[in-house]
Amino acid sequence: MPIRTAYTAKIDHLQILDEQGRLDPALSAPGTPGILSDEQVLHLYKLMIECRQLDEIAFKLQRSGRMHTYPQNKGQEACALGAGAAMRKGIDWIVPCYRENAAMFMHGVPMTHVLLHWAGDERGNQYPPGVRVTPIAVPIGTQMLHATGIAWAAKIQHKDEVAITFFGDGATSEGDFHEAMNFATVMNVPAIFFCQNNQWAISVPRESQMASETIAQKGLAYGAQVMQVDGNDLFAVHKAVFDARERARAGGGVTLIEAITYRLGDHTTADDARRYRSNDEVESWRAKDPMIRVRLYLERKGRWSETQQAQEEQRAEAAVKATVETVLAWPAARREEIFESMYKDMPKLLAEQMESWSTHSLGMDRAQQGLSPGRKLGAATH
Ligand SMILES: Cc1ncc(C[n+]2csc(CCOP(=O)(O)OP(=O)(O)O)c2C)c(N)n1
Ligand SMILES: [Mg+2]
Repeated sequence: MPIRTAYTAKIDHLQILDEQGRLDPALSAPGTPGILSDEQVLHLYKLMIECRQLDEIAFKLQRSGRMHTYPQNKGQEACALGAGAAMRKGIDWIVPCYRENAAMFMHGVPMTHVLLHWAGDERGNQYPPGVRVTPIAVPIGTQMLHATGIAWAAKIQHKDEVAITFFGDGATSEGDFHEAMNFATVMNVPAIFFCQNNQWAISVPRESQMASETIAQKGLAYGAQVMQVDGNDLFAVHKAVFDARERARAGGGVTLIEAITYRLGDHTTADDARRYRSNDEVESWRAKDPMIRVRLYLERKGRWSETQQAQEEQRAEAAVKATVETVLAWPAARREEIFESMYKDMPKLLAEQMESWSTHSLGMDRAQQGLSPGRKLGAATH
């Protein structure tokens, strides 16, 4: 019996805006759905400048002891901007990792809250009502499962909502990625999995942690639609996410998008990337900086100038600095607040701890007796 082909696949790579700031005319013809207008690009470019300023200022805050740790978004901004702009504010869900500042801001998270979060203040995760963004997720991979759950809930309730989750290349080596993808595709939920493949998971290069040539192909294993995009191309990212969103809304289920990008900064302020990356590599990616590309595009169209650049940088710097002042003057937290935001209705055990923690030392409190030395297994009162 002849051997037949059980499965074949190809993965498309989308680039619309090249490194000289030129649009591919065939891919951006007037009327093409998901192509950004000049007004949108201008708006997004200004936000890009603001996010870059935030990165610089947050870095200095950490170095001067006023911020615990901070992961710069530098170099990857086209991902959060393009994807965030393709999702509907107040309708769709943004389920971030920790390098998507722009998408969070666009969907209503105040910059104060992002800074509070990285300063170690839990209140930075309590967003204003109506904001459809989940908290920044540092435990790698966990948020992908949340996105699957959110999208599944939308499907069960027949709501016209789509969830997009962001994660890194390293996160696709975690079980959470595979569980989330499997469940999402089997249940055919309206979810978009957006991988920012920035080539590194801290100091581990992509090729040292996976043998697969692309990350997109991992989605094929689960029956998802897949696409690879130039992640430093604002237009390509926006188009791919826009198409995935429309497909999800029409019942077409899950898309995995692999965005090829690069983090230009250290992993976080706790890292020194010079110890494991070559200067040549960094320089080659600096030439592909998404900001340069969008700026060249706007300049070609006569929509941007040196003067506007200087003005916008000044405006953004002042805006971020004013936000920092607000955060530094944020009122101190009440002690009880660490108990209050986890559950809608506080469980009895937590309520007792909140009641007793400032009046009893450990082991002297009945509610904490399970922690005292004489405790027998199974003797807990709760
Ligand atoms: C479950 C878990 N394991 C390990 C870590 C430590 N850690 C923080 S970031 C990171 C690398 C993540 O790489 P990637 O997913 O590529 O995201 P990137 O930081 O490159 O955007 C690791 C291992 C963590 N936060 N959570
Ligand atoms: Mg990475």
